[in-house]
Amino acid sequence: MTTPLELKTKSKIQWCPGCGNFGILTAIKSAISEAGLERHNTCIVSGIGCSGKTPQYVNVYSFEGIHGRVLPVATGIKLANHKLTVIGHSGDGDGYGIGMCHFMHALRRNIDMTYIVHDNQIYGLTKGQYSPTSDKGFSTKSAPEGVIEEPVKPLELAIAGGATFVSRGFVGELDHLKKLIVQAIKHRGFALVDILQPCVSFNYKNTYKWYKERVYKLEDLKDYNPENKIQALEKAFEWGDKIPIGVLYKETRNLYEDYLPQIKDIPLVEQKIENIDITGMMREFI
Ligand SMILES: Cc1ncc(C[n+]2csc(CCOP(=O)(O)OP(=O)(O)O)c2C)c(N)n1
Ligand code: SF4
Repeated sequence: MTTPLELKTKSKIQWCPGCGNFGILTAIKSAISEAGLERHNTCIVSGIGCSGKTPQYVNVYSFEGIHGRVLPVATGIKLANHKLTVIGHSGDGDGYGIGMCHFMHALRRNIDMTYIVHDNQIYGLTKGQYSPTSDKGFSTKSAPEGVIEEPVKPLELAIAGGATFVSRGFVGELDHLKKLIVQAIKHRGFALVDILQPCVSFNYKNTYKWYKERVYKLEDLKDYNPENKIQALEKAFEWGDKIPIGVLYKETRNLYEDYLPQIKDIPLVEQKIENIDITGMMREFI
């Protein structure tokens, strides 16, 4: 088993002191260790943003891609070598703005991967423009009079779009967050972990205190059943004075990979291609 210490890299961490990303980093390293993953079988993929720096700080295989394209890259990696555990890291701008179309298609495909969204309700790296999840009325550099759009509700979209595991964590509840990530990694299918992550430099509204006063755990409710889609959707709508964290929804469904006979026995990367003659096929294009 890989220990969290073995997952540490030599890179100097560039996040602002107090940033919620530190908690996510601790949680992801503990979760990789607790889920029993090995470094050589694990791959982290990111886009661009403060969240996008995560691969630099976790000593596993990684790919830091371009803004909004975490899921296409993660999909390619998983289909090329489905023996790898693939974990995507996005920001709310990265994942629910420019990368939104990829999100919707990943939900319905149900490829076996974990998707962690560092949801700080702001564009952090580019210094404080409002993001798709910014609360209506929230004043930012790019909306000084307050945001006039309705926010994207990622968990609602994920459940309606066909995700088989939908959860929300909070960096102020670190042990709870780690356990969510472990469950997401072990889930067979596309698993979303949306994380409430304060950006202490640019989001002065959604602070640790603001979240702490609102979050509650779904596990503490007596009659909550995460396999009940209607109940899950009701909870996904809940935002304001009370914000639920935990597993909102889960179901068992075939993977996208299950329908690909080409990779049923051997991952694509391990298949022998030396003696395959494609001359005939190429001639068809002449
Ligand atoms: C195609 C493209 N468009 C815009 C940018 C500029 N850009 C870099 S990061 C970013 C948004 C960052 O916000 P978010 O994804 O929420 O991540 P955070 O920094 O808050 O973690 C933007 C717009 C870019 N790098 N590439
Ligand atoms: S800008 Fe915000 S999200 Fe980015 S490192 Fe600083 S506190 Fe964290």
